[in-house]
Amino acid sequence: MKLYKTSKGIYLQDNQSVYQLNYGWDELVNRDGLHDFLKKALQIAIKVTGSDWQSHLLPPIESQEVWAAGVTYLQSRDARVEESQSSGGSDLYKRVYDAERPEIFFKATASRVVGNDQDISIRKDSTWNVPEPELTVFANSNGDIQGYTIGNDMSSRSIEGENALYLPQAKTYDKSAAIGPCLTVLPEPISKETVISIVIKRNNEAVYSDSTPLSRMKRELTELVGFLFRELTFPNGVFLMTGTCLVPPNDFTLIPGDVVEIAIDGIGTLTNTVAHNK
Ligand code: DO4
Ligand code: MG
Repeated sequence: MKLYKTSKGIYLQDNQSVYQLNYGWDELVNRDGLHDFLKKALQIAIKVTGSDWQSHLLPPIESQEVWAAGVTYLQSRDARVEESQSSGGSDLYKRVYDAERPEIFFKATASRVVGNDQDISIRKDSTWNVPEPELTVFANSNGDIQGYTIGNDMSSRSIEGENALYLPQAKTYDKSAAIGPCLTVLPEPISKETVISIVIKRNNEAVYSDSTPLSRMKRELTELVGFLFRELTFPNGVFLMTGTCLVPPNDFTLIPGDVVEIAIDGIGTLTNTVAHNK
């Protein structure tokens, strides 16, 4: 089942049928057993005809914060080791990949997050910018994963590569995070065979594309969420981006006008156009 947040309300898609739900986002999603609750809710919900609601999509978030895990795939570790070479190299990334404790960092408040078909931003003081396609989990206030969405952890590789202590500037700025198009709620944990893929288009032509199954991730999703909740509470639940495996070649940087399409089986496609903030 897929939950869509729109400016006209919340819509639930179950197979080919769509229903409108009369709830606020926070009270709807932050519960145990969200999948079973939605199954029951659609029995008394009003069925919607037509697709007008699809042109009013918002990011599937309200009061939640967005956090992110890093260096959860070998490809991310190796890319970061390389990008730090210009500043003398760093063994931080190898150490965190092997350590029991994962890298987890604060990514964005909801006001800095964009949804499907909205612009994402690259920093004007950065020379090397990439998207980071990431499975993003929604955990409720009890720390239990209730749903999945697609995330883009936009990153400045030049700023992070200059000094790892600049990570918050490389990662967090207006429109640096995209999530959407929906929150997918499954009866079981998402399969590790699920594929995440990316295509970056410039002037309508693909300039980079790649894909990977989630099984390449070194850590469990529940392990990452467990660390996030160790000494933090999230009264409305929280989104956690789970790290990237799809890293464009080192000579690639995003430019304004590029279109980034990230797809995950069973969730959909998150499409954003790159722009500079005003
Ligand atoms: O270590 C810096 C950030 C890592 C990250 O965002 C990722 O691996 O996806
Ligand atoms: Mg990332």
